[in-house]
Amino acid sequence: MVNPLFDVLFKPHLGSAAPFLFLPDGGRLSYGEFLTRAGRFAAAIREMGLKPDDRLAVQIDKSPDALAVYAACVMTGVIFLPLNTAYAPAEVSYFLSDSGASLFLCDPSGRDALEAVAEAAGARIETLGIKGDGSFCTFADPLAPQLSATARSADDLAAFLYTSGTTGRSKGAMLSQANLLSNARTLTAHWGFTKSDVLLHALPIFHTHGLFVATNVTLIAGSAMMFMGKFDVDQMVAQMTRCTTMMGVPTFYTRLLDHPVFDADLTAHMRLFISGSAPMRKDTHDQFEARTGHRVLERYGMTETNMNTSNPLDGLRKTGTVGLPLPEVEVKITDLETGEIVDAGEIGVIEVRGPNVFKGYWNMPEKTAQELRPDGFFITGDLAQQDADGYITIVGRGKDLIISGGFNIYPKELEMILDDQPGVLESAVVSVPHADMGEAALAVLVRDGDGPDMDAIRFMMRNDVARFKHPRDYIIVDALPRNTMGKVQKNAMRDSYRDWFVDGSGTAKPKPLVLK
Ligand code: MCA
Ligand code: AMP
Repeated sequence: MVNPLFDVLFKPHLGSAAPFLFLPDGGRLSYGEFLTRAGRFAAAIREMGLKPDDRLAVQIDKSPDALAVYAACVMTGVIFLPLNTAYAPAEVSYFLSDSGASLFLCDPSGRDALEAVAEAAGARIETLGIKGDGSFCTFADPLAPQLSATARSADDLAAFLYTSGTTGRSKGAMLSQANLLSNARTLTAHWGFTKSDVLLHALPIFHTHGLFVATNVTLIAGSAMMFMGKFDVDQMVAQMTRCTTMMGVPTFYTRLLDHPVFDADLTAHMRLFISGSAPMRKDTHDQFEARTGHRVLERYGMTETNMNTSNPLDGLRKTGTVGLPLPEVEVKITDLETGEIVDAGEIGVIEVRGPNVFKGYWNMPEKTAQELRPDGFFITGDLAQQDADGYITIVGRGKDLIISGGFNIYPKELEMILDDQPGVLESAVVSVPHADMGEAALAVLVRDGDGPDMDAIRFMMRNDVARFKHPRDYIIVDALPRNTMGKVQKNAMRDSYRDWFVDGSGTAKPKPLVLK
């Protein structure tokens, strides 16, 4: 029975005693053990009545079992839908109902808060903890592992990953088996991963970076991961000598550089450091190279496309660029208005086409048509220029998006919530530099009458909105700066507030708004 993703990622490892996951507490899991667990979960998924193309949503902490659910979905042809563990129940509610998930797995501690949400969305709820606990495990444990995969074609869907939009509504990016497989093969070869590698893995596994880039590359190479529950700088330093490669967002690198024992000796045996998900500052690149002798390899991708460009493994890694288009990925830089390719060196929007590009947004044909051209090019919304050697430099975003510590915050989503609060006439959420997270959200609220009750706003945020999206500070003003067309001048606001979090502590540094 053919199932391309299973056949390449998992089947070759059935019964293998080779290490797959090293755990920071000294534990380890072989490929064979991992797949036996996944096979049990596959049996449970089938026994619960899920069929290929049904959606299985998870909001569970990172663990080998959490990863085994992904493998079980590939085996059963069920579409895997991982959710950020920081999402509040109100946010989860949207994802479950929009996707029409049949089964929802959450942490045992979250069941009480999420039961009604799952019921309202028509999803069965079960729990999965990080220690082999939870009702899903209780159900799966007595079952015999089913290690044969349901037949799938390369075009069948493997995962939905939700990504927010500038209109404030999250969109489910539909990723096919071929999307994931093509990119994983390309990256494994491009970055030279082999059986001998051990990847220091501290990324969450509910996003493309930690799930598909890191995990699928490891599976294809047959290498191992040092699988950390979350990023903890002391643990990173403690485990680094057992690893050969690391993938991270820029915040990982700045935090490592702040660590007193992080130096050339500690990284001497490492062969590769990769960064992405957000721009890495030039001074971070420079400091990293000066301290360790390693030049970080920066690459660029998106949820909708997996990875598009990368600096080379061998050859010139140009700091400040995201490298060259990956094999099989076509990249062009076009005029935002006309869609025509711009002259070399000119700024335009990045468009990409290739087997990595997603199938569209779930149930959103209009949104899909706006961003995915009929000829297959996807309009990323990232502004860039390409130099004479073909290297691409991202210079800004044509989309209103804040990337904080590698997580996306959509100002529109927050503005819609804030605009509805008593005492707020309107609001604007802007990105300001943040020493630790790269960028942070700052909310500017226009006073209505006596103005908002900030305690009430903070309380509402805590209950309804994932913590990472929270504005790090709020400013109350009488009016927003607008141009003659009435459009809010976010660029002017970003300039005025750019020193607001100068030391990254999140402490407001008052500075008058100077309109330009
Ligand atoms: C945690 N907090 C955050 C963030 N993370 N706030 C803003 N932005 C964040 N990214 C909140 C916490 O809830 C906490 O709130 C407070 O900030 C400080 O937490 P701290 O302990 O310092 O944070 P942390 O737990 O150490 O997390 C920081 C982190 C983490 C390690 C940078 O955010 C992370 O793992 N980021 C990686 C994201 C990622 O994988 N992105 C890939 C997307 P309180 O103080 O109230 O408790 S995929 C993608 O973008 C594309 C495809 C690509 O190219 O890869
Ligand atoms: P996501 O929606 O989470 O997939 O985030 C994708 C976005 O992250 C891209 O559209 C870029 O704006 C940004 N991104 C990813 N990698 C890089 C990078 N190396 N440099 C700059 N921006 C990046």
